[in-house]
Amino acid sequence: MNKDKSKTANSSLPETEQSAVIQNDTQDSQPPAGDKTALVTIIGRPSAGKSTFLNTASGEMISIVSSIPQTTRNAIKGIVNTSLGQLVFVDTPGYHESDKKMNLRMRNIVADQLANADSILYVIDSTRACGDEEKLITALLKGHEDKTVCAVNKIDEKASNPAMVRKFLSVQLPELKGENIIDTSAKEDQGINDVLKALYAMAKPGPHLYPEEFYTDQEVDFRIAEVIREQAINRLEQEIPHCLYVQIADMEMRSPTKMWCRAFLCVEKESQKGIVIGKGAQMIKTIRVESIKQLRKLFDYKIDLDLQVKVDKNWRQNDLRLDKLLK
Ligand SMILES: Nc1nc2c(ncn2[C@@H]2O[C@H](COP(=O)(O)OP(=O)(O)OP(=O)(O)O)[C@@H](O)[C@H]2O)c(=O)[nH]1
Ligand SMILES: [Mg+2]
Repeated sequence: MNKDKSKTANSSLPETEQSAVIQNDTQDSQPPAGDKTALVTIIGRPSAGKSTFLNTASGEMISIVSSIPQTTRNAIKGIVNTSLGQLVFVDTPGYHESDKKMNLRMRNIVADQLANADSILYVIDSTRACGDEEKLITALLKGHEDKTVCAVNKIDEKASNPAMVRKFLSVQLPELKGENIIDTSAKEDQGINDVLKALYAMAKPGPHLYPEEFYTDQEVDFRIAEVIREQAINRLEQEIPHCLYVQIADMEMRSPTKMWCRAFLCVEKESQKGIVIGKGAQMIKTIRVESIKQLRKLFDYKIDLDLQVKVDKNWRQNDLRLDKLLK
């Protein structure tokens, strides 16, 4: 789909630094987007493939992905422009039952985004049984069937059972039209265009929400923090990925082609600090180097990263911290 590169709306950098984020304007050879507009909230269980869908549909690395459930923690916008119009997707945290403070906040983020949506994209992992967790989501979608498209995802996997998902949907959401239940592989780019077509069919003409050259609304510091978190959680195990957040302490454009950034990988306990640093500091070095490589793909300037680990004791119980991180 739209391959326009790298405009980030709402950049927090000063103007000269913002301009460094913006690339390839002159290479814009796409025809203007059509006149339809819709705000589409993506909903589904943790690890269903919501963020992968958004990245594949937009052709950009907008939202971080990992095999660890509860990777996405915020409502993250990704914008897809085609000859039919503009779809503004909102990726959301995986929806599941848990009384933990952080999960309750993430569920509120999902509920808010559902309330704002013109349409809903419900992503189901067809390799897993549709149990009580899935019913929690279909309960939210009751009454919204006419504006819901369902992606039956991971059909590339051997364990995929789309017939089981369709049966589940026919019981839980009988009003959902068959033509709006679509087999997909977000990872292998199968069925994605059909999902977009179904969403455009529901969308109404209206003014676009973003200029066409933007593909996300994320601030530069948030994107950097997310890339570092992605590199960290994909290398760390057990509870550590869930105990991490990234704090950007400083960002400075040192030349038009180089930014300096100081970031902290924050953990909950002293014992976790050693794991993230690793033997001979090998783990933190790898996370730093791989983050720099990924960031190079997103921005047209190099980012010189000063990355350290620090303890923010029991931050997941800290309301002020959660207020800041889970907006
Ligand atoms: N085989 C296969 N794997 C997929 C597909 N889509 C996503 N995945 C994998 O599933 C895992 C979770 O993907 P994400 O996109 O992070 O899932 P999510 O729904 O955003 O997860 P949360 O943010 O935790 O709610 C990753 O390992 C992806 O590579 C697919 O179509 N096929
Ligand atoms: Mg996600």
